[in-house]
Amino acid sequence: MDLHAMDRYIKSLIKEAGHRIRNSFLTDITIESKSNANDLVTNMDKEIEQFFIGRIRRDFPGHRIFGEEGFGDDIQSSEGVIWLLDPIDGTMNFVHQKRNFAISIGIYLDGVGKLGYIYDVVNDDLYHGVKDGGAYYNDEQMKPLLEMEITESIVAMNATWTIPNRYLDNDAIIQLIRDVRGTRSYGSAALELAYLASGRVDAYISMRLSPWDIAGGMVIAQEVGAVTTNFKGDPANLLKQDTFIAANPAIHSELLKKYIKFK
Ligand code: 2AM
Ligand code: CA
Ligand code: CA
Ligand code: CA
Repeated sequence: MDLHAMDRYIKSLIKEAGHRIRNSFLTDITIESKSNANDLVTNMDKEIEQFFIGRIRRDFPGHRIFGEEGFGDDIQSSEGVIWLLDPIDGTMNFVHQKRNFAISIGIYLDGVGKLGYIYDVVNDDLYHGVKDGGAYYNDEQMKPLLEMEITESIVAMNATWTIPNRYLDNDAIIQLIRDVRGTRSYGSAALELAYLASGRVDAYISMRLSPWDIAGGMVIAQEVGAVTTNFKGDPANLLKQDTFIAANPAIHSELLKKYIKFK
């Protein structure tokens, strides 16, 4: 795989998809619910996924595609080249705010992340990472994450995860909120990973994410030294839904040990 040629190809594809999404602001969009009333999907989520898949199948017939809206392949194993694709990450923000959503793409070869892209469509900001080649915010290389402590960290997490639930020790999560400098919730896992890579937040925690939510962001965040695992500390799952934590390397293990406890 020629990473440089792929990189140029993907960037132009993403920019074209971004144009299509921005143009959709001028027309009516159709909104439906998926797993529950607040789990939204629009015609644009589907159209943009189909746009990417049409191009990828035409230009890279040997590659497989794992996309949120289900127009790609049935992925049960990680061999070969797989595009993990989320056409709109942060659909609720897309519908309600027309901002704070992103296109997320990860290119994996035999389970190893090679290229990652997060495109903040409305701000025209592209974050990308190349395995062993660095992470970039537009044309600027991002710096390795600095040494720090939990008491001076900003942690991105959804307020939903503070509601008592079957899985986690709620007191420990509340203690985390007390101990950190601040919490944030942006509503797009991809953007939250881009912000982690750029040092705007120091950790991102979610009880339930899918492979396409995190695949692109993991390549980017790992290039600046971030650690990405599930709540057990195992490598994040790229074949099915799982818990997820990505953090500055100085605080990842303490976050897991002290604050994220299974019942
Ligand atoms: P989505 O917008 O592509 O669905 C919201 O906090 C974040 O969690 C978004 O990145 C959202 O991605 C993701 N997410 C993952 N599973 C979800 C679900 N079942 N319902 C809503 N958002 C989900
Ligand atoms: Ca969705
Ligand atoms: Ca998503
Ligand atoms: Ca999505």
